[in-house]
Amino acid sequence: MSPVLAVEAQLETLRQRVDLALDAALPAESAWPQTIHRAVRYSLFAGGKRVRPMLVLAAGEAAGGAEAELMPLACAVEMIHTYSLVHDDLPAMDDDDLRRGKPTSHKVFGEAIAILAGDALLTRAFHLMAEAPDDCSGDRLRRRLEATAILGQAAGTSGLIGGQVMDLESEGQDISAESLECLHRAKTGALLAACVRGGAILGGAPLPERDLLDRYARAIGLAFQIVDDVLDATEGAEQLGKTAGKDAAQKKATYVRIHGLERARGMAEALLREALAALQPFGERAALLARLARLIVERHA
Ligand code: GRG
Repeated sequence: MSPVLAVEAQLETLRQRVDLALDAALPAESAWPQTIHRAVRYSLFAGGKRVRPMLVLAAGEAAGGAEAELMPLACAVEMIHTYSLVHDDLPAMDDDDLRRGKPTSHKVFGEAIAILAGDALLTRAFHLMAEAPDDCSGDRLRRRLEATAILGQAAGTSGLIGGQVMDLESEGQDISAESLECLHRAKTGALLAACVRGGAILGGAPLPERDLLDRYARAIGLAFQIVDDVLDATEGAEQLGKTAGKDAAQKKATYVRIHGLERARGMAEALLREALAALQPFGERAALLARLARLIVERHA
């Protein structure tokens, strides 16, 4: 098998293991109250790419960590990411009918249950991180706490929520390139960076390695959103699994609007080179992280 195919097979195995762990971390659809569990599972298993959990596992593996130590964070970030999509699609926010190729949560379950499904995912994420096994003590427990704090900060008002507020407030406005970068780094980059930082910490990476992984994380975090802007302008709804061309219709601040399509593409490629350069000292240990960076920048959905 070629090295690229071997890495692809490894990523596919990780994706399946994440899905099994997510399934095990949630109440069954038949558990009381059934509606909320149906809604939570509907969005969580709607076909997301699982980029964030794979970043946690790949960063942890590059640092030499064991999967069992990393999986709670991998599941928690996917729960938080899914909650943010469910809430972002609500009529009060982006008012979208399609997500991950399916009708959005509020279209299927109504607005109240969609809000609660997002709340339930966010709550379960931190509950899961707090469910440390009895033998988790000393350094292991400290690392778990540190990763939880990183996750909380990334999901909070200086990260995901702050970025979303800035996004809402800048609709229809002309914002500077610097403000747009700040918005993207908060709304999308913070959670992606937390995956890599958290994985590195749980895997026990020493400080110099954490700094390198941080450089990688910042680069791919911003690249992810630039590519998202490019895809919104260039791909159709069928390919994206969500409404296409919405950024332009809503006069959203995007890299394409501010810098133009070609420069935006060039910026994403430069960030990919920056991310790969940061991984250089890890050699083969960072093969999964390198592949994920390429998948993020070269993706079509
Ligand atoms: C509601 C607090 C709150 C935040 C919402 C995530 C977000 C902030 C808004 C979603 C709008 C958007 C399209 C952001 C671009 C980046 C992004 C999160 C894309 C979707 O992530 P993927 O491509 O999706 O990883 P899948 O479905 O594959 O998991």
